[in-house]
Amino acid sequence: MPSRTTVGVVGGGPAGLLLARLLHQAGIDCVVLESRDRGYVEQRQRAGILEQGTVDALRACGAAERLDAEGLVHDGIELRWNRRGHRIDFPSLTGGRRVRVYAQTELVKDLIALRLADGAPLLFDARVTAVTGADTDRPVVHYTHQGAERSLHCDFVAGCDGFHGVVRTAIPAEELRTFERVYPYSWFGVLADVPPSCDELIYAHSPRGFALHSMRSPAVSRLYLQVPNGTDPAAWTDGQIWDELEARFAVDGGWRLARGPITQRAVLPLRSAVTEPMRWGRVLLAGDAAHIVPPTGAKGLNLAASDAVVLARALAQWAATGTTAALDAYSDARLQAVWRAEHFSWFMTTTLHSAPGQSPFDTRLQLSQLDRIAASPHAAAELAENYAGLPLV
Ligand code: RFL
Ligand code: PHB
Repeated sequence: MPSRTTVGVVGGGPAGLLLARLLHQAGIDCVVLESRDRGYVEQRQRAGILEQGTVDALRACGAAERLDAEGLVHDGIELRWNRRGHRIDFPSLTGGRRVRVYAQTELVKDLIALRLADGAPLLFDARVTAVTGADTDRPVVHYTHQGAERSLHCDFVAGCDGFHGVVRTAIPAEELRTFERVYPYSWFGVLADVPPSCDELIYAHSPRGFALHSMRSPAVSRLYLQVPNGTDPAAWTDGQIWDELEARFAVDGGWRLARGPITQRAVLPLRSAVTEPMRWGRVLLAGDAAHIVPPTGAKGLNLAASDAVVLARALAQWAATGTTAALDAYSDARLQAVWRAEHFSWFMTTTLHSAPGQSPFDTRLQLSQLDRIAASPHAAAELAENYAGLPLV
């Protein structure tokens, strides 16, 4: 493992792995340090929706072979409320954009396989403990691997180490501002060995709370229920989970929710957070290390991928010409897109969930907003454009 590299990439999630792929293709050497083992990173059940821009970026760097073969193309989503469904058609509302259902686990596996096939440095079980010299030309990443303490000297350090990452702490606290919102509910996510009961995702508002029907493949469903914070996933039987899902998705007509064995379950708190700026000196933040969105808008993974694309371009400009113009612009450009996604994720979350003790007035406002989306192509287009993905800044 080298002790010197151009870009030290901390974190082997989607942001770090895609950044490493793009840098490798631009001829810029980097080292990826990931604190977990490979199996853990490849099995971690998370997001499932890729925007067109994310798919395009993966294709452009030769990482979309399996995605193109196995990813499911979706032209829309269904919203449900008041026992009725309303479909949002993306291509007709967005000038032809659509999304793809492809699990984050699979994307991560593809990027890891490519990096290892390239013989490029990617270290698992390498936990970064600190970054020093962020304000110098030679920042140093300190990490532990196989019981030994090591250091990696870099031109730049990319903090792709997620929400609890350590790279952010290399920036003096007085230089950072964090904006945060914690929601008064969580998502109970389950994976089930049963073909999805729908062709497209269903986002349901109901008097019992929010529910989402997603999928991983033609044979595997991914479902979510809004639950109170602190819910113990082990406290629910499979039957209770299916009964609750069925009650929340109920519509007039013949639709049925198919049941099957539940193979994984977890409770995920919902949170919005943004750290500004995303660059300080030679330290750059990307993905969840800089921003978190609640999953209702399916934006987390896509923001991470867009950060990686814009950051790779900026580093390529620096490597080719020595100019830092694009690096200087990175934080402002990305924060504009990040705040748009924050707003959309907050809008989807607060329109579809019932807060504890929510007043009937607030419920009427939610239902009015959903009725408006059904009645107006303009209101529907606003949702569709944000969901299918806005062009990269
Ligand atoms: P990741 O995926 O968290 O990757 C960060 C990586 O950094 C590693 N790491 C370190 N490595 C070395 N040294 C250290 N000190 C380190 N500290 C951390 C971690 O092990 C990890 O491998 O961030 P990245 O790459 O920015 O990617 C972002 C996406 O993963 C994230 O936005 C989405 O998955 C968010 N998200 C979801 N988004 C959706 O759109 N739909 C979902 O259903 C959905 N489910 C989720 C989620 C995020 C979750 N987390 C983070 C709690 C479910 C969960 C549980
Ligand atoms: C998922 O498939 O895990 C998924 C899909 C859409 C969302 C959130 C999660 O908004």
